[in-house]
Amino acid sequence: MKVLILVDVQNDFLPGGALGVPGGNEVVPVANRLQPRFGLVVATQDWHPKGHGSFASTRPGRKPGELAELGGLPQVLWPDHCVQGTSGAAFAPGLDMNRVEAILRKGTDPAIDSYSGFFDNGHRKSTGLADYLRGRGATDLYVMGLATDYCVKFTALDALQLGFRTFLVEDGSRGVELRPGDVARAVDEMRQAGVQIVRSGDVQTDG
Ligand code: VGL
Ligand code: ZN
Repeated sequence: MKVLILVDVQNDFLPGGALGVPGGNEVVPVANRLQPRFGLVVATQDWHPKGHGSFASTRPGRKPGELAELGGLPQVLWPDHCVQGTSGAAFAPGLDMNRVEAILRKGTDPAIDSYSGFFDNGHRKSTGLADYLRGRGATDLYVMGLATDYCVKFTALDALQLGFRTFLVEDGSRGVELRPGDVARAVDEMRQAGVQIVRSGDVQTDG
C-alpha cells in the first residue's frame, strides 16, 4: 500500500513565517492534488515546547543559523518556531487535512531535536510511526513537504533504513537553503542512499 507523508506543512515554514522556507506555500496545492492517489495519508507536525533547546533564543549571544550542540549532537540554532499551540505551529491554510488519518507530532523533548518523523536526531527514541505504518500495511512511502534539507530528508532516509520503498516528491518539497546548494545536496544524498526521486505528476493512483 502507498502512503503519502506530509512533512511539517506548517505556517512557520511558509514565506513570512518564523522559519520561512522560500516557496514553501507552493507545496500545498501539490499535497492536495496527490492525496486522492494514496491509500493512506499521514502528516508530521513540528511541535516544540516554549524554550526548546534548538532555539537560538535560549542561548545568550547566539544567533539563528549558527552551529551549537544539543543532546550531545551538533545542532543548528533556529529562530523560535512551531511552538505548541501557536498559530505558527498550525497546518498551512488551504492544506486539506480531511483525508489525513494520523498526525505525528515531533520535537516535543526540549533536550533533543527531531527532524525525522520516525526518530529523534540521536535515534534514541522512536515516534512509533514505523509500527503504525507497518500495521496499516504500508510498503511504499512518498515523502514531501518542508523542509527538503532537514525534516523531509531525515524522514526519507529513516524510511529507507526501516525497509520501506521510499520516494521523494521533489516538486512537493522546498528547502531552507541555509547555505546555497543545500537542497541539491540533500536530494543527491537521498538519491545515493536509494530514495527514488519523483515528480508529483508521475505518481499513479494506488491499487
Ligand atoms: C525543520 C528546522 C527546524 C523542518 C524543523 O521541518 O525541516 N527544520 N525544525
Ligand atoms: Zn523544529
